[in-house]
Amino acid sequence: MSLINSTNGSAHADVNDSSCLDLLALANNIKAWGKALGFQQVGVCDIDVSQQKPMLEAYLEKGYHASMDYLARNVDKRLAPEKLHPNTCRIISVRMNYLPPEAQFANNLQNDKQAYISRYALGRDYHKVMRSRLKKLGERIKQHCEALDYRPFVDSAPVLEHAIAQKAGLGWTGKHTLTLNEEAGSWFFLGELFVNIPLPLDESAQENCGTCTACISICPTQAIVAPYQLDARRCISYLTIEHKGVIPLVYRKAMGNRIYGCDDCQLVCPWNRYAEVTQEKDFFAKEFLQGASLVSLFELTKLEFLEKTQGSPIRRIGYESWQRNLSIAMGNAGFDEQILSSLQRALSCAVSDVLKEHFAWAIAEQKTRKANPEKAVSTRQHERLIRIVQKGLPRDA
Ligand code: B12
Ligand code: SF4
Ligand code: SF4
Repeated sequence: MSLINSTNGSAHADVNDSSCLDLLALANNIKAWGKALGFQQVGVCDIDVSQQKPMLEAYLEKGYHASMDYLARNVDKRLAPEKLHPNTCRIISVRMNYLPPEAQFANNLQNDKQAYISRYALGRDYHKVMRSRLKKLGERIKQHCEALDYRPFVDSAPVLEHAIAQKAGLGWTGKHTLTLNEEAGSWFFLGELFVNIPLPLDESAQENCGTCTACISICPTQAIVAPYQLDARRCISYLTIEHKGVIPLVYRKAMGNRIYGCDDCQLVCPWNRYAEVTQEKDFFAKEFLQGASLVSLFELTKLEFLEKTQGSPIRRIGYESWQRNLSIAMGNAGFDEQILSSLQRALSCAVSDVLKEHFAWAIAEQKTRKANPEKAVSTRQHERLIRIVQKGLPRDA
C-alpha cells in the first residue's frame, strides 16, 4: 500500500488506489452498510478534538472523574486520536438504539420492592454487540478499499465519544453530558471506527437544549453541577457501577430502588418523547431481570449471580457491589417482613465489612419504617419524576 502525506504531516491511505477512488460514493456506501448492520446513524468527522482540551482539563482538576483514574491517563491520546491509532485521519461515528419495548420506567421506579436497572443494561453487554458490528463494517469497507486500515472502539479506550459524535452530526452533547438527537432522543450507544481514508466530512450537529434545564433539576443527587458538567462522585450511575466500597450515606436515600445505573436525566428530557425502541433482541431484558423483586435478586448465590449475568454488563460490578446496591434499595423500600428477614440472614453470615455496614444500615431503615409505617418512602422529587414520565413517555411508562 502506498501512502501520501496529509497537511498535518501524518500519513493516510493513497486515494489514488483505484478501489478508493470515489470517496463520496464510498462514504454513502459506508452509511448504507452501517445501517444494514443495525446502526441507526453513521457519520464521518475529522480527528481534531483539541477544542475539548480546556473542558477536559477542568473536569479532571475538579476531580469530577472520581476514582476513574483511567480518565486522567492518556489525556494526550484523548485529544489526538491519531496517537491512539497511527495514520487515522477520519472517524466514522455510529449510534445504536437500546431502549427495549415496554420499558415500564414509571411502573418499575414506583414499585419499591422491585429492582430498577438502567435500560441499557437489561440485555447483552453492548461492548460486544457494537464492537463485532463495527468490525464487520471495517471488513466490508476493506473489500472495497484495500488500502483501508481501521480500528473499532466502543467505550473502553481514551476516546471522546461525545465530541466525536457531535462533529460527525449524530447529535449534540446535552446539559446532562450525554449525546442526544432531535429525532432519536438519547437512548443509544456510541461507537467509532478510526480509519486512514480521507472520507468527505459530515456537518456537525448543533446544540439544541435551549433554555431547558429539566435534567439538572430532576437529578436525585444534584450530580449535574452546571450545564454540561457532571460530577461523577455524586452520580448514581457511578456510585452503583464504578464505585467500590461503602456508598456515602448522603446518597443512599436518593438511590431509591436503582441498583444498577440511573436513567432519570434522560427520562425527563423532552427529546426522548420521540425515541425509537430497539430492534436488537440482544438488548431486550434477560428473563431473570424482568419484574424482579429485590429479595429474589439479593438471595442469588454468588454462583447463581455469575451464571445469570454471563454476557451482561452487570457482571462487571461483581457480587459484592451487587449485594451492596440491592441492600440499599431494600433499606429504602417500605417495611416488608421478607425484606427484613432476608437482610438479617445475610448479615449473620456476611464476612465483608462493607457489606456488614450496608446490611446493618438497611435493617435499621426497615425497622424505623416498621415502627413508623406512615413515614413516606418516596420523596416529592421522585413523585414528580413519575408524573413527568407518565405524561411525557406514555408508551414507556
Ligand atoms: C466515564 C463514563 C461515565 C461516567 C462519567 C460520565 C461523565 N459525564 O463524566 C459515569 C459512570 C458517571 C457514566 C454514567 C453514564 N453513562 Co457513561 N461513559 C463514560 C465514558 C466511558 C467516558 C466519558 C468521558 O470521557 N467522560 C469524561 C468527561 C470529561 O467527558 P464528558 O462528560 O463528555 O465531558 C465533556 C463535556 O461535559 C464538555 N464540557 C465540560 N465542561 C463544559 C462546560 C461547558 C460550558 C461546555 C459547553 C461543555 C463542557 O467537555 C467535556 C470534555 O469533552 C463514555 C464512553 C466514552 N469513551 O466517551 C461512556 C458513555 C458516555 N456513557 C454512556 C451511558 C449510556 C451512560 C449512562 C446513561 C448509563 C446509565 N444509564 O447509568 C450514565 C449517564 C450519566 C450522565 N448523565 O452522563 C454512553 C452514552 C451514550 C449517549 N447517548 O451519549 C457512553 C458514550 C458509552 C457508549 N459507548 O455508548 N459514564
Ligand atoms: S444518571 Fe442519574 S444521578 Fe447521574 S446525572 Fe443522570 S439523573 Fe443524575
Ligand atoms: S433535559 Fe433539557 S437540558 Fe437536559 S439534555 Fe434534555 S433538552 Fe437538554
